[in-house]
Amino acid sequence: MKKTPHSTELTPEKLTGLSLEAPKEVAVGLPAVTSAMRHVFGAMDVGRGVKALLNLNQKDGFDCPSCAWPDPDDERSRIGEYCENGAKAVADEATTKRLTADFFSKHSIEELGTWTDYELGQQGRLAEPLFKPKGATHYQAISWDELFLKIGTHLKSLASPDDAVFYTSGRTSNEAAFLYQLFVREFGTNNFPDCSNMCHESSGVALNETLGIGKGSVKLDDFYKADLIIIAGQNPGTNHPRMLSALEKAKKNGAKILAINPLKETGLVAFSNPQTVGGLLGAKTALADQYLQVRINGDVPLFKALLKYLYKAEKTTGGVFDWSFIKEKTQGIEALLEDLEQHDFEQLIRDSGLQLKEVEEAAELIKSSQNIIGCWAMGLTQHKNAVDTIRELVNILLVKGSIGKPGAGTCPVRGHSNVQGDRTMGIWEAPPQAFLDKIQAQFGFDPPRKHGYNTVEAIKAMHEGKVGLFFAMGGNFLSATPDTSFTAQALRKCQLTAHVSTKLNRSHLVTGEEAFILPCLGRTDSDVQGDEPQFVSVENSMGVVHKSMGKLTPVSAHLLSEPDIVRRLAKATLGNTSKVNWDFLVQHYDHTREAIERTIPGFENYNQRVRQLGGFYLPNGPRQGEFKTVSQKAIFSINRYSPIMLSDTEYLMMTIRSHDQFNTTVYGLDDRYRGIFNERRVILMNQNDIQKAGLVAGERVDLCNYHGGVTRTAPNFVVVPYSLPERCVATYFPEANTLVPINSYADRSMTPTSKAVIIEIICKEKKN
Ligand SMILES: Nc1nc2c(c(=O)[nH]1)N[C@H]1C(S)=C(S)[C@@H](COP(=O)(O)OP(=O)(O)OC[C@H]3O[C@@H](n4cnc5c(=O)[nH]c(N)nc54)[C@H](O)[C@@H]3O)O[C@H]1N2
Ligand SMILES: Nc1nc2c(c(=O)[nH]1)N[C@H]1C(S)=C(S)[C@@H](COP(=O)(O)OP(=O)(O)OC[C@H]3O[C@@H](n4cnc5c(=O)[nH]c(N)nc54)[C@H](O)[C@@H]3O)O[C@H]1N2
Ligand code: SF4
Ligand SMILES: [Mo]
Repeated sequence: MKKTPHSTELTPEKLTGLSLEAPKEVAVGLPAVTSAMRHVFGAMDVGRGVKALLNLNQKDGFDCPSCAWPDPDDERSRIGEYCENGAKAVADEATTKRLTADFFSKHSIEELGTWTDYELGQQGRLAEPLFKPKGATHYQAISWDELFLKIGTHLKSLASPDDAVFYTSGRTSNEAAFLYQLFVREFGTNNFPDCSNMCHESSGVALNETLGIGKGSVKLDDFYKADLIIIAGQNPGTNHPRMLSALEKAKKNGAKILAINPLKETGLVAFSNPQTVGGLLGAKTALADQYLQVRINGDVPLFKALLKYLYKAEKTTGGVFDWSFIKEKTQGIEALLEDLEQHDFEQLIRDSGLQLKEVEEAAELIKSSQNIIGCWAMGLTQHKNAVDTIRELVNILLVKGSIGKPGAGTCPVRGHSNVQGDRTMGIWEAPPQAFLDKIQAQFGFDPPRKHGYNTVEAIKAMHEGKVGLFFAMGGNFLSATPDTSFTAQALRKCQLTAHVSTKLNRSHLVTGEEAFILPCLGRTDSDVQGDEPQFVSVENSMGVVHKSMGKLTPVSAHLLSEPDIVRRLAKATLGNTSKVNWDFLVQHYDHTREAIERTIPGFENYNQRVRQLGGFYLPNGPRQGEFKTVSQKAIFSINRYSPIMLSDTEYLMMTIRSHDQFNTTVYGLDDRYRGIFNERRVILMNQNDIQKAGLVAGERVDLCNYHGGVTRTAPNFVVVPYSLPERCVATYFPEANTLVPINSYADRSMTPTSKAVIIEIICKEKKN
């Protein structure tokens, strides 16, 4: 096979030197504390480091820039209301290393493309605005005024506003997101692809269809009142580490935990609480009472098998279903029960990849519980039938009456710290008409009504040459999206690409003819407008809106806040034609919040309530047992599935996160809990599969996908034996994104199927 030449869009294929240990038996504890400190004090001096940590997640400090797990409503530890990965995120952002034009004059864009993501991230904070002119090989300095003039002029010159695409990542504050969507809609398009399209979009669709709101229903407090917590397709030990403290407390209060995950994840098995002396000395709490190592994408048959078992028990002994809830609050139980009759129990079990006995045990756990919380994340959302998978989990909660009462409900655990808030603010390619009506009434311009591009549609439109300008508010579009080479071709077809960013990433290296980098303030930075320090606000995974105030001195005087960037861009593009007083809105962020209050329901007395310590909860129907569906009832749904068939040489690959990364930001090369050190180009395989394929542990292989008749190759991965079902393999995102086909996405939500990619494994030695 021909060797693929390296191109700037792909992570270099060089290996860094794998070493393996047995996977850890317990998560967090002292090693997590030492790791957090090493990252923070490696990136900045002690004074800055201590200040950063003392303000992290405090009611008067800044919100953790990492995940969206909520803070406790009541008491917070003054010295440590954060986790190892929160500390790493802060270290990554608050580093005092700086990247100026001088650096870019020494390294061409092509050269930087040969660096790993880890190396790119280690260079420090972007410290001044940068420009790559047409035909140039390097970025160079540019003044802010000139930059906005160029981008604004370009936007004005497009044949249609729909020829521009405006991406958003989920770290953007409510204030910045509201202003951004306002500008883009006044400019005239709904082309708002966002990271949510690749993340919890399937949850939003499934929950809207069944419960009438695209958000979860539980509060943190519900964890402490639950009988059973189901955790499906989520790795909280790495991705939402403080959830482990909530799970520990839940267990102390008598809850059981059912984990559903192809991989044995340490963070679901046991936890040593670093906030307690015992935990630091190694005392541990066992977490999962039962661990179902379901086959990748085996969740629908599993959920159906569980429902069928419950139904049978209901028919024989009764007392399993909550009939008063079902009769009063739901619709469609008859059709669901009919559907269950159609399925063969044994076949469902086989399709889930599990044993009869373990599924029966899990069903017994559900049967004997009254208050159940269903948690899930990317292991359920990134499949072709993701929406149906989540709806089937909702069916389980509904038959048990486990929505709208304490200790029970839905818990899609969000990723980015403000991804939920960005959607509330209108970052949505398919905005509700009522929202647009409000914009029109408040601001006096006609917002576009036609739906815009989501992420997959935006990439395809760019690929077809339909997009002149791509603008990103944060994120790393190239590396986060599927089919990396295809997306790279798409971006290269734009005339202009621009990124508002804190750190250098691969998206800056795959450009349109002209390219811009707009360096901005981050969560940890103090943000002064006029003479007054400002705060912003964010919404966590449980619908709490609260303030976040950066405290650290920015590493450069050239950084602008995201709201100020939007203001300047709007003025440069819309000029006197704008109906919005941009200067006023940004002069003090209270003014932006007043505009939000007038436009979006649930934000009454925003400025006052956001100043309350801990913030306020947004209204949530299902939490109160109210369902804003057409019938005002919660809807039982019928969900079909067809097992993914594999030939003898094919495997089903999930792309997952290591412990040392935040999405495409790579903090380090280790995945401590899984016992994988100093290497990211690994493929985790069942030992039997390794043997059957004639491979050995440590061998180097190439991975291929052939979806749609196109050959996609990710070269040079090292085989690592791991506990996961046969024919199921795992690699890290973003190294393996090049294998995720652009045309493989979830029905109805269009989320790329990053957890179910059919691949072949090509042994390096044999192919020559
Ligand atoms: N430190 C850190 N924190 C993060 C992030 C990060 O990268 N680093 N990312 C943030 C973001 S944006 C998000 S969305 C979240 C992501 O949080 P997670 O969803 O926990 O992240 P993934 O690593 O994608 O893990 C998915 C889990 O699903 C399992 N899984 C895969 N396929 C299946 C399946 O078919 N069925 C079932 N039942 N399980 C499956 C995998 O084994 C894995 O344990 O974390 C957020 N927090
Ligand atoms: N194969 C595969 N692909 C996936 C996933 C997967 O599980 N598997 N997960 C998907 C998911 S869940 C998500 S959410 C997406 C993530 O997609 P994105 O949100 O696009 O990616 P991130 O890696 O989170 O973005 C990191 C960059 O954001 C910038 N940044 C950080 N903080 C700030 C800030 O405060 N302001 C601004 N303006 N910029 C900032 C930095 O420059 C940094 O390089 O990836 C998706 N892609
Ligand atoms: S759990 Fe998430 S939000 Fe909380 S400190 Fe850790 S990374 Fe930050
Ligand atoms: Mo995400």
